[in-house]
Amino acid sequence: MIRLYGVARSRATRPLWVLYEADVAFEQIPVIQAYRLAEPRAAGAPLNTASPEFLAVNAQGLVPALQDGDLMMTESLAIAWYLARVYGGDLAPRTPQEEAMALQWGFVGGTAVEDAGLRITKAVTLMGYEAAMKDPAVQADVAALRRPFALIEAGLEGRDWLLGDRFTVADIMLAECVRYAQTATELLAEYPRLSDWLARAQSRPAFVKVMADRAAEPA
Ligand SMILES: N[C@@H](CCC(=O)N[C@@H](CS)C(=O)NCC(=O)O)C(=O)O
Repeated sequence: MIRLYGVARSRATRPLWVLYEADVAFEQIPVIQAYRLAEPRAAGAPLNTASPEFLAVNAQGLVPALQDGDLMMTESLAIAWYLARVYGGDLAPRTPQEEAMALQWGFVGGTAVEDAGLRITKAVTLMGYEAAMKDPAVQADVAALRRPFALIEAGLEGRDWLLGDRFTVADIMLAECVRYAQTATELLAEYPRLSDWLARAQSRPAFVKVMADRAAEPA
């Protein structure tokens, strides 16, 4: 049985999305982030990223982690990729060229979008949209995102999905990184194809189910 460690209020959304798309049975171990608990090391604290039992699974103390038979792995995008390859059918790339492009989009998400998007969303949550957009650090992140967003906008010309006419793990990997920047609404509006693609991806039942899982967890 596939075992996924991590709550839905974490990057575990990425493997969860693949698992729901593929309709595969799995067991979820709801490991919560230690920083979300007042006393993560106290006796009786819920299983968390600082719990010795979880550190034996992932010495970094980060979720998600995945166990599938003898395979034990970390890194949400790599886990999503693996699950798509083994269980995802058409979610997986079919040719070396599709594989190359899927990796390209995953790396764009993980290296050029995710961190800036997270910082923007944290700032918006903390200060509110108007104040955050006036903050020089946020403005720098918004400016930096214009590069990958321009690439995505160009990559989506004449196609609904990153690899063409079918939804794949490439869309999941990149959409999950772009989601972090979604609070930058005016920035996204500059990129209509990217915005439409994100809306299309996020209207899929599997994504809606992941978001329902998140909403059912304590904030
Ligand atoms: N690059 C890693 C990042 C994992 C990560 O930062 N996970 C966060 C939750 S989304 C975490 O476990 N934080 C717990 C902590 O910092 O103690 C991945 O994509 O899996």
